[in-house]
Amino acid sequence: MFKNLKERLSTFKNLSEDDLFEEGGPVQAEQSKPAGKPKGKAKTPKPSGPKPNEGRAPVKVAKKVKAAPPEPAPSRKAVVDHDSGIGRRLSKKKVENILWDLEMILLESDVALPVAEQIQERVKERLLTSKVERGRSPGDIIEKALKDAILDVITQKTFSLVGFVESRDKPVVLMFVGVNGTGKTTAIARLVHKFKSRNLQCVMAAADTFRAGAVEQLGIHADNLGVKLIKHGPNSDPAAVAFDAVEHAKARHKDIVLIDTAGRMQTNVNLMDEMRKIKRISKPDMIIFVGDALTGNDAVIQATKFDEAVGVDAVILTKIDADAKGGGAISMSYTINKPIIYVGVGQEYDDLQPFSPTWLVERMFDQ
Ligand SMILES: Nc1nc2c(ncn2[C@@H]2O[C@H](COP(=O)(O)OP(=O)(O)O)[C@@H](O)[C@H]2O)c(=O)[nH]1
Ligand SMILES: [Mg+2]
Repeated sequence: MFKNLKERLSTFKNLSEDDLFEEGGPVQAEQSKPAGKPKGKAKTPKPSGPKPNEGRAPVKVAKKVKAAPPEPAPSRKAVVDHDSGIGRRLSKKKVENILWDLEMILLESDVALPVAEQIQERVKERLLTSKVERGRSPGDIIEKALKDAILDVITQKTFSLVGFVESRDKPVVLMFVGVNGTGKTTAIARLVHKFKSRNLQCVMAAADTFRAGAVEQLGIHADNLGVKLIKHGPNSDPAAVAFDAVEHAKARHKDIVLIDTAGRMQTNVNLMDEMRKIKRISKPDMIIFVGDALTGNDAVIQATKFDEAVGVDAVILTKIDADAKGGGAISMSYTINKPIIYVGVGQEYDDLQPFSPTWLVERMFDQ
């Protein structure tokens, strides 16, 4: 989970005090020190080709850093201002070097540009306004600022799907949308597994009638989990399948209907029309978008499209276990402004974890 991102972030651990502070200590030492690039700076390779933000809105901080003249020798005044004896302030110039590295890491980890900028701004604010006690390692200081900044940016309301389902009139109808292969069918099976453990009776609706094998795939899960599957023939009307499943649930006093849907049609217009029709006919209590974390920003764009077409109430982000970058999860939390209710973290029925921003940030920094 987030292997690349962790490796990149760990470069900050190699920073020395000289990389954060203006020179302090005895005046002689400070004056004799030559100016120049910080020694232990995080080894983020600067790309020789196009910059990641090329062609997009310019990033103020990065530009400033690039154009910055060689660092002047620290003045006596700086020492007096920045070193109060209780704690020292970080050097603005050195913080900007770090922010440049951080921006590269975030963008290369699939964090969307506006989100990366937000994080960068908050890290900057934190690093420049707080005084740092002597003895704290530079790596810790940056990690703390970065964790807080990410949390600030992605904090969202928590939402309990089980709580929601338990509190509603039955049957509760849940419709799952998302492009092909993101993990809708798997997520439905996992939720049925979860609901069953709470003694909630489920019905599955095989409303992905477009892809060969989709009905069969859901049927295998229904058999494994011992729940009813409502299905029609190949290429039948998905809305009719959803309708029948809801009727079945009403007649048999089942608690939850989970509607699987198709992810790919000849055109997106057809797909979205189909989703609208299923929604109109089955009147879902909730529409849940299932996105694949591995697709990074694409998942955010897809979520926005489905939201525009049918209105998305919540998000499940799958394949976090295989995601080396983590940017998709950060961008999704920030951009879509809907609760991420669960994340898929493996191949088993149990591998559906409740999501929280703290959970995400801890995973990004744990070793
Ligand atoms: N590693 C991993 N694989 C997953 C996860 N969720 C789904 N998958 C796999 O992704 C593939 C597509 O899933 P499926 O449910 O068929 O996607 P659908 O087309 O949206 O219904 C399958 O091979 C699943 O086993 C997850 O959280 N982690
Ligand atoms: Mg499917």
